[in-house]
Amino acid sequence: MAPVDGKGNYDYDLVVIGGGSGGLSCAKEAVAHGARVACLDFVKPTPIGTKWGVGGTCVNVGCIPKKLMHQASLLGEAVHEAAAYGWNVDDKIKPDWNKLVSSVQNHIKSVNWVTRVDLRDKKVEYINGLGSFVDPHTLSAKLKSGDRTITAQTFVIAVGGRPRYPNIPGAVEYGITSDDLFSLDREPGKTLVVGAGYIGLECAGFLKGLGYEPTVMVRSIVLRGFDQQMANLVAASMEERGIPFLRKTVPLSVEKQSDGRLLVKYENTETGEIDSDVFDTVLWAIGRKGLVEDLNLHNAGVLTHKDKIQVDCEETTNVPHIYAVGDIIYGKPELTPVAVLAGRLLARRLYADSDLRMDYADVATTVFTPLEYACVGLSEEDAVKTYGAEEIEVFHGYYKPTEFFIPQKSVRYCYVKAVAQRSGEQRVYGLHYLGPVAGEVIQGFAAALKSGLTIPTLMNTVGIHPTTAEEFTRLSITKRSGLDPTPASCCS
Ligand code: FAD
Ligand code: NA7
Repeated sequence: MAPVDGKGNYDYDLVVIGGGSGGLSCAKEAVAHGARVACLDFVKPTPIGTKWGVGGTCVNVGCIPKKLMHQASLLGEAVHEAAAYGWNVDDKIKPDWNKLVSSVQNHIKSVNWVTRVDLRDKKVEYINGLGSFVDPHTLSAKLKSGDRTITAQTFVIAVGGRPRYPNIPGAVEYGITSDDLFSLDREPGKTLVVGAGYIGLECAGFLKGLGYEPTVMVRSIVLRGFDQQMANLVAASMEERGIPFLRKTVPLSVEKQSDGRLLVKYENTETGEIDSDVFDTVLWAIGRKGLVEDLNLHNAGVLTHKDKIQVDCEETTNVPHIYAVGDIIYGKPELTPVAVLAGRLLARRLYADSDLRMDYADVATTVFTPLEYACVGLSEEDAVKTYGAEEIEVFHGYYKPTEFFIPQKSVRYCYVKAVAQRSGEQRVYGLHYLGPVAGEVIQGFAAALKSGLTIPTLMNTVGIHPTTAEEFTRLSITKRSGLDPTPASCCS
């Protein structure tokens, strides 16, 4: 049994379990303020054996490889557009999947390496082991070389999550998840993407751009939790690009045929009709589960909520010296910058006399579909639910990006809207943008919204012409007016 009191009697001041976005930022910040810190990280291989190095989901199987594959797909589109702009290019281009995967994986390995060096330089002890609690101040780390027992005064749980598999025949044997896709050693080919959340739509989007044939299977609605008008426009823009959506459909089974291809049976939940199709790849994108199981949290007295951990406004669990940050906490956005800032602020509160808390409100995000969608603040439906329909004014407009004209790209779904207070100072509650480089566009507006942006300020802001971001400054038509939000001209 480890000592339970008296600083200095423990091996470390702080042990962070999980070396991903939240854990690493917390560990590095704590060391910078003088704490003795160890950070455990361990990745269990996927059912088909995919594994990766330190850095967590974002670096290895999340944001980074996803953005690189999205970029690869946008570049393919750009080559086709280049011909219209006068470049003499062969527009019958084909991607080399294996080359793309190896470029992406080389980048990831370089980030893994830099992360290890950074931890060494900053004097965070990195332990490549699976952590589980023995008692509230003692952790057992399962290492390749055997078990090691570690004691600490304080723990931060930052173990994140992993993709779920559905409970149907053949799901685990034959399906893959985003954990496997970015290092897949063969072309994905015709792919069934099950799940119409953020990850499913993004993967389907870049697979299409790379020339494969994705189909999206939607159980209920697209992009649950996001503004549904925007979500439906995202889906429509993908359908316009030739990505089929099987709506109100759930998978029943996956079988491997003698030719190696996958026969998927599925059911339309509205009509009860059962159908099937053959795919080269089945990608489960049906959500993620928190990795609480291996932690033996009951030994530490930490309570779980479903597969997550509930924390208070200072990221404290029900056990006062055990905290949690990142995807493992219940009811907060599962995003890298959220995990990073929460981890950093927690370390400052623990070791640098800070009292600054993480603000989880108005976090901006982007869905990197072929036509990107970014938003900050409330969806239209949440604004109506919170304030009542009579108190909400929605300003909206379709727009035509200048650069879309020459290659004659579809402008049908390029759309922005601002959800605002109807009277008083006309506070902006939410901003929504569907169009190119959405993340770059919305980031600055997120700071404005957090600073109390109002409709008069937005309209008094001079745009940068010709950009797509300026469309927010040109908004003048309200939904309530019923006027046509389609632009007549671009420059006046
Ligand atoms: P993680 O980064 O998951 O790190 C947790 C680490 O702890 C992992 O390495 C895990 O193996 C390890 N671990 C687990 N249990 C133990 C244990 N018992 N002992 C030791 N180690 C353990 N976010 C964005 O902001 N933008 C994006 O564009 C974006 N795209 C994404 C795309 C995909 C495909 C996915 C899957 C996610 C994406 N995310 C994105 C979400 C983002 O990756 C996560 O929000 C972020 O990585 C969460 O960080 P974390 O520190 O909570 O957990
Ligand atoms: P999400 O956003 O939870 O989406 C999961 C999707 O999968 C959603 O469309 C679900 O439909 C669908 N789903 C869930 N279970 C099933 C089953 N059993 N069968 C078919 N379809 C199913 O998860 P993501 O993985 O996309 O994203 C998670 C986070 O990671 C995201 O917030 C980013 O921040 C990074 P439903 O709407 O429930 O009917």
